Amino acid sequence: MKHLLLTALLSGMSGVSLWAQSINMPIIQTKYTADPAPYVHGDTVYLYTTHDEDYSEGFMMKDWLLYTSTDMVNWQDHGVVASLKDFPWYKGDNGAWAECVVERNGKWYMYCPIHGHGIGVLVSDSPYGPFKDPLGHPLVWRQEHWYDIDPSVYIDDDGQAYMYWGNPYTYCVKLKEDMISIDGDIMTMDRIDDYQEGPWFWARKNDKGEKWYYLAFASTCCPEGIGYAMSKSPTGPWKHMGHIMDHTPRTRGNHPGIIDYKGKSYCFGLTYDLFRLESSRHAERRSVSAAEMTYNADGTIKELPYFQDCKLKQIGTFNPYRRVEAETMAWGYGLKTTRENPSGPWNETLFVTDIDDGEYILVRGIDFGKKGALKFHASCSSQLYGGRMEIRLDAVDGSLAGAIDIPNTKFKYREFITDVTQCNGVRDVYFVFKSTSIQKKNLFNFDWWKFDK
Ligand code: FUB
Repeated sequence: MKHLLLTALLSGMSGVSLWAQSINMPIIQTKYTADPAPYVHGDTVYLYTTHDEDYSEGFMMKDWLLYTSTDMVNWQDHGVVASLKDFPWYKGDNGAWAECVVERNGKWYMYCPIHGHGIGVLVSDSPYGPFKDPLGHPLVWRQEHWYDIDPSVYIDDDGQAYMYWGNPYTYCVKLKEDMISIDGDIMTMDRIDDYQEGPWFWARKNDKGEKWYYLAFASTCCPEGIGYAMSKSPTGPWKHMGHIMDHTPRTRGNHPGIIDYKGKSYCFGLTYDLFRLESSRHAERRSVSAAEMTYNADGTIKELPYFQDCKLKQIGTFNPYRRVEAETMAWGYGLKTTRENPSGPWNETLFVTDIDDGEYILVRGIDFGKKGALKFHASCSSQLYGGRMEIRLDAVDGSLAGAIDIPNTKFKYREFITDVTQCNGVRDVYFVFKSTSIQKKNLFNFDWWKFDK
């Protein structure tokens, strides 16, 4: 580790990110993200997050983002799927706090606290949006700054939906089948030991087939860990069961999101680990992290170490023989994603930008098959000198499988094609960006890629 750190310090930004990959770092690197709300539907994890602006000092949060994955390590960015502007009754430009999303009968419901203004709800026909406000007012709002934050919605086996939320008390209310109105009174739970905020509510059967309800939460601030409580009933009483992750000064805030996916269980949370690559001071520039989590036979949860020391292994492999959006990555520190060409036309889809000399995108576990790939296609645009994209295997300085040179395209996207060699079996692929001129920053933009057999 020390050797890697030294290499990192000696070789600048790409070295730092290379070192960071040797530990379990945040799963999203192109933006600061917080408050993970993962939701499994079909074979995909839909990961909704909040968004700390790059310049945030305190909380500066305007919109909600979506990332998807089918293997837990390569995440596709879908950009902003909802924002404060989707709530006509709210006129401010900050306060887009910890959301939660569930699907029911083909409709997707996003529960969004606007800090100090209650919890609103948005509805869409698609997980990707557009989301619309069906109510025109908050779903719950008790005129208090901290009470109505951090909703967690879960639909029980009998079809009854519950919403938990709150700081420093835990509230619960039943939702009607329409998912946009409450059914009965708001219940206040007895104070759960070590509870601070960020409840995450779900149910599961233990090895004996006994059903338990779970409430994970950000444990007392600060620093927050992730605690949990269990109950035999969806509305408590709750028994504090200890930590999923202990309090640690290595982070300050936390916020759990827990799922079962493809036979494993995962705990998402938040850290400041990406910001730590840049600064030791405090600012609310957080990043979503994830770890595999396991249950004991009786349904209690095995405590995890801090995210950096956890494991997150790829499930299955990645198919390269289709159009893949460039903003799909296991690691892309230093890069940005946007729809907006800074000096060119608005783009239909997201693309990767802010590409500087030496930076790279890592896509893990690409399965090229036995015979392998023969050609590589990439859609790129540039407005000045352009640059070079190298396709390297298994390491940022691994064997060179091919390269494309991207000239000035006058902002327009063009498809570049090159022959590739050695692309067979399952390989980690690094798209490494190189300067070919005096221009070292913002070399070009990258929209999508694919390999051909
Ligand atoms: O992200 C804003 C607030 O910080 C959330 O609502 C809390 O859970 C904490 O993560």
